[in-house]
Amino acid sequence: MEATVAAPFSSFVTSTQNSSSSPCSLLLSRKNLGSVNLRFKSRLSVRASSTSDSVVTLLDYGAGNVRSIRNALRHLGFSIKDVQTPGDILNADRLIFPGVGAFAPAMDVLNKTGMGEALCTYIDNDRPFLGICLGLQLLFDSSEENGPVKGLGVIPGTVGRFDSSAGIRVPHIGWNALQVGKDSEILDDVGNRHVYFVHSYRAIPSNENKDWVSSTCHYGESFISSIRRGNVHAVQFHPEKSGEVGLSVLRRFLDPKSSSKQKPEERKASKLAKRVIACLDVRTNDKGDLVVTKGDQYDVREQSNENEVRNLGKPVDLARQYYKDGADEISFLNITGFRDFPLGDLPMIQVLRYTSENVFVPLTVGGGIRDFTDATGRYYSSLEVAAEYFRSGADKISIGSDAVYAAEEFRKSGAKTGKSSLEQISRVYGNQAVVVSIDPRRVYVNDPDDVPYKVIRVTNPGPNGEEYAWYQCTVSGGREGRPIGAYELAKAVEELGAGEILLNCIDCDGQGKGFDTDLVKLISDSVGIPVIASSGAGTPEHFSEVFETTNASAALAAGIFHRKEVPIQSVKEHLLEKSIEVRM
Ligand code: 1PR
Repeated sequence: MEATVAAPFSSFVTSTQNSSSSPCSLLLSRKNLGSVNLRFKSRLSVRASSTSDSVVTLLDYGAGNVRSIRNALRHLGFSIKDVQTPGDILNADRLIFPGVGAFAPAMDVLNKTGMGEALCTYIDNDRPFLGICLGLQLLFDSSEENGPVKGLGVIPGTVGRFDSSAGIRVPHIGWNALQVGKDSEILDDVGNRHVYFVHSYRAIPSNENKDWVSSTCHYGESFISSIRRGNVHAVQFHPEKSGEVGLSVLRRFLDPKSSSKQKPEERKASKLAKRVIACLDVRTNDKGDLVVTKGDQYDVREQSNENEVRNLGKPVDLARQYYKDGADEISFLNITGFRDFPLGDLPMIQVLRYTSENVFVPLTVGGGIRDFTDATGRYYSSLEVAAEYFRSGADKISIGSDAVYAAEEFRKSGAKTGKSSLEQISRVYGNQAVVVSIDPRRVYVNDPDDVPYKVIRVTNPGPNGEEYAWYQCTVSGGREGRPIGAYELAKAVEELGAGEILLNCIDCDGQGKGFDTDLVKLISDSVGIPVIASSGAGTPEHFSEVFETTNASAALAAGIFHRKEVPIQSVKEHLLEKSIEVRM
């Protein structure tokens, strides 16, 4: 094992470093002066050879959740050595850089710690490297995110934002297809299957960077989904969240000799797939056990004399089962989080930790994300609550009640305070990590002018023949109606930084009669972020109906999966028959 250089990152920061210059351009200019990598040369020369084949070095600069990649690496039989110093980068046998967070703060850390320069040296020496997501973007000359900001300058080009005026939803969230160009090696087992993306910024292929590009993906335009030159690889998608296909990408990088002799199974991935999401409403039952429950119009208690909380299984077991069954994403909603402090609810944190150990699709967790003062007077910010969820394995957090209050405030004052949980978490972790869960209830009216909210003509008239309705938002698990409609809320939370909307409907929840397509159409036509249709799925046909009649990006169900009435695969096969693209 190589000697560990114990000095902190800061001791590597020198006055020659300039955050406005890319570390690689500094490296090249020194090269031109004939004094190549003086600072790190000694470490390169003392590189030890005893590092085990099963160790992979991970560059985690502490900006967010890298638990998923850690879990995937362990699952593949590798142990992880964390980078403590730039020397650890230079001494790595193989290095993974799962960039998380935003471009500017990431570059700031790389510049200040000297890790950026070490990365450039490592890549320049054609050492085995895999960048993931932001870990790909940082290799480019610059980014428009929080910028322009200079990148490492390894690959020519600027990272820019997807253009939503081209009619696409931004962020680009979901399973999309790759067009693999040159011999990419690590993508050899992907075949024609979907991989999982979640990002708002992308790099575009050009003449200048064409030697690097190993695959592209189409989303409104063609963007770079992976690069490869020699031993240097980077991918825009998340292999650690792309199920078995993603694990094959990691396996190929970690052990190039592992090449499977089998031809990858051919599937027909060609574009962004519609997602099928399994949702687990979780709460503690009267015996104190954490259980998956399911309500009828949000009432989760049995109609028996005991009136106990309906128990449909254990959260970790069910999540694992749904992963195996082909769920594209799994959501946990801590449905009593509005009254119980979630960090006091350690079992929920444990559920995430255990689930993320071997479930390699995105995990969302919601319930109780807000500022909180506990019984001892200790104050927790919503950011701390979210951070704990991310650290425990969540890829996205979902905010319910607190987003309603923030939207009401925003509509009243017309000003963003920047202080709501939604704004703060979105700013720190990016809007792609923040879902707003809406719990609306249909309110019929006779005339569109009866209420100061968006009213629509409904397909099925109300009990007294009313032809119109608005959708009133609620908080505290549907217990309290608020003076704001789902339309107004959706528009407001998009502005405040939501990256996706989980659109429930209390009237349809647990009824098995289909999604409220009037509501889903209203919201998915009004915002530019992805909308997940939820509540009411009873048959595979309900999924095709919601995708054919609305612009929903995903459809979520709970009861039919928990009660094993309809397997996830049947839903997907039905969607394929209807020519709706899904991940298989
Ligand atoms: O307000 O930030 O603490 O978040 C609370 C979260 O818990 C919200 O996302 C809210 O939707 C959820 N929640 C609260 N109470 C309930 C309840 O059921 N009593 N569940 C609840 C919401 C609705 C869906 C359900 C679909 C699909 N559950 O998630 O899974 O309706 O069901 P179906 O396919 O069986 O029809 P905060």
